Amino acid sequence: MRLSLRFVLPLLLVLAGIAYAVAPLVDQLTLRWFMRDLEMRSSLIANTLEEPLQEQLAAGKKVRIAAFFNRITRDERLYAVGYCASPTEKAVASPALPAEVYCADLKRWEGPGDHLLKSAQGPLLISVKPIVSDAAPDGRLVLIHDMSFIARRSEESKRYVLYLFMALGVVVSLVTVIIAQISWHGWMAGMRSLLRGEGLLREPTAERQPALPEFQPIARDLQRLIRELETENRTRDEGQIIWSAESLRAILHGELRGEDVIVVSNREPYLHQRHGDHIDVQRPASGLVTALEPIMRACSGTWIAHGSGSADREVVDQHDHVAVPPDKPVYQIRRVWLSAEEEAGYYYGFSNEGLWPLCHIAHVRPIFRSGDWAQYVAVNRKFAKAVVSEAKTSAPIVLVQDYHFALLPKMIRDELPDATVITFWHIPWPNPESFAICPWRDEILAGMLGSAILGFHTQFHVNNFVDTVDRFLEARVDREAFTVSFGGKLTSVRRYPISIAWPPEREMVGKAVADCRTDIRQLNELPPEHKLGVGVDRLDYTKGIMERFRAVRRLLELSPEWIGRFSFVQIAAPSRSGIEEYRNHEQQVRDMAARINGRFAGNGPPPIVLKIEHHEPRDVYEYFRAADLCFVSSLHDGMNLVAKEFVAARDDEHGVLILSQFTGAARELPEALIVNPYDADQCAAALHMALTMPEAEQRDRMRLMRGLVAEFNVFRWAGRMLLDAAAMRRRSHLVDKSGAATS
Ligand code: ADQ
Repeated sequence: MRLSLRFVLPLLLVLAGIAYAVAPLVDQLTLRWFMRDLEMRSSLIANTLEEPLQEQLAAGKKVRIAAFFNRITRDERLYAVGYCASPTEKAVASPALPAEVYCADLKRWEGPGDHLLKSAQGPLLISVKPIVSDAAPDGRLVLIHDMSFIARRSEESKRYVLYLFMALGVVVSLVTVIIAQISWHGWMAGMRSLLRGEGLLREPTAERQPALPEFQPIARDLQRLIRELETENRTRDEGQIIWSAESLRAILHGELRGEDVIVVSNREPYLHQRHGDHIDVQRPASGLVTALEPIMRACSGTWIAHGSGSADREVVDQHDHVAVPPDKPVYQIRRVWLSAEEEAGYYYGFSNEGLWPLCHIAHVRPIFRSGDWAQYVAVNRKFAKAVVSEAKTSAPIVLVQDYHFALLPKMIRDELPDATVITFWHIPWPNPESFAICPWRDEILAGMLGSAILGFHTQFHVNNFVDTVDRFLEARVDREAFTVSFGGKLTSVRRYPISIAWPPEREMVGKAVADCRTDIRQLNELPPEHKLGVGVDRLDYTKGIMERFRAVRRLLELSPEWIGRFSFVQIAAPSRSGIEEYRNHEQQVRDMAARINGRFAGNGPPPIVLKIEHHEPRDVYEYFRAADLCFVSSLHDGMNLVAKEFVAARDDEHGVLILSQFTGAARELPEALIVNPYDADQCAAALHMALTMPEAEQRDRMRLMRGLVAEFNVFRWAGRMLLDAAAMRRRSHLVDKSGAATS
């Protein structure tokens, strides 16, 4: 409405101006018409008067002529009438004949031109007509018309012209406002879809309005501008934020206060385990839990996970909820129960025998069974139902974790179209050729594209995913913005490198490095100055534990001076032992360690110390602090948190990290000794270099790595995703508001 007024008022002013400019022209025109009429009238009157006048003149009755003229001038428009028999005589006239009109000067009022006389009564039109007779061959009849009525009419007509233009102005304005409103509506609809990042650039579909081709270049420019502003904003904001648990909490309180936040993961953040007659609460050592806990604490949301602890069912309420953390509950876990068949098909089968080897290049063939797929679909649906039942609003923020739930984003979107689903894929994404072997590849891709934001650790995985979608789905892929438009919905595919909490908990680094060195060596019956390497992994074939052992063997072959002076402690948490491949792998690892130790036996402590058991995080950190080097030799790893944990543990700025080039972490930690785990000679050289690296170089490298992990910590990982989601929601609220305002 304001916009309309802003347009209409100037229009009215312009029209009023035109009216004022036109009025004098109209005035002149009408005056000319009246004068022409009066001239004709004068001729008519002269003709009518001629005969009676001649008679009176012939009778010589001048008095009667004057009286006759008096009678005639009662007509209000005929001001005066006079008769001049000759220029030398006095006029016989009605009393009002002006003094300026006299017989001797009648020529002045004859001939072409406006014969107007301005008098006190107003303008007078003088008309002189010859009335010729034998007695008076120069006789002239003078008719004087009152013109004041013309001035009155001219005023009136000016007023009418003004009214006319005003009416015209109002009509034009109304038409303009209606057209403007209609266009504005269309324009706003265009802008709404543009802000959603769709619509104008989309292919037309049956249910949507057709794309407006004329808007497409503008739309692209605007989209680019919005993206640049967002990036600039984010970079600026992030530059100012020192990410910590507190800053994440504060930001989330500000950005997401009152938002309904739900996390879905296979692994739960707290497990209840029965030990005899008491129940213990266990916190799995998981990067995912560390990253997501602050979010849950800040938003008091709900975490949906598979209830896998032996006493999990005993502690939940009738809605399968349990409040955590146990000492000071602020959010709740909703436990989902799985049958043995469901767990076998969904978790061990499709997730870990299918998708896990599919996404990791570790030369283990993926196994795809239709029965596993059916369980995978069913369990994803079960979790989708749990999300719907836990949602407090129609538009929750749902954080879906990992490859166990590829179908869940679409299922959630189908049920809760206004939900903002953020999916994070913790493992690598393969190239399109590798991914193509999955019989249900299209369903998996479509399922993941139910997310508003889809996160991977590295740009390389983002590129692979976008290439895969481009190859197999009828989707619109924008490689500049890294968005995928599929089924009329937009997914932003971005890199969010995961990390660890910073600073590490006091409990983890409380024990002095010197004490850790002494105690760990004593514990493992190693001499005090014995050189120590450490590896910490789940017992998984992707972690390259065999390749690590081969490198140790090669080191001892190439540099025998280390025999009996160096040992490598491998801490390996048993993992997925329900899968044959993993059982075989464990056996192979055990055999290889035994073979190597056998080969170098009798020369002091064994080269390999294998500990296949779960350790508490604090114990793991003690090993990190006691070691001279940490060796991460993954054949393929999304990120690898162990590398970052080792760096975090070394507040003494000593110790060397040897890191596989096939981990996401290698892209962030170039100061590590980067190796190809398949190249035993290179890895052996790296081990030797690490064992002999001067302290100053160790410090320089460690300092740089610690700086990076401190800055790019897990709070930043979580915060960035959540802030992006909050920005997305703000944008869509804005679009909804503008929609409501214009509809
Ligand atoms: P994971 O494959 O499990 O994670 P990783 O990133 O190394 O690999 O995390 C393992 C975690 O478990 C670390 O916190 C580590 O300290 C702990 N851990 C390992 N062995 C242990 C043991 N024996 N005892 C106790 N704790 C142990 C997946 C992807 C990774 C990605 C993470 C996070 O495969 O690439 O970095 O998710 O996204």
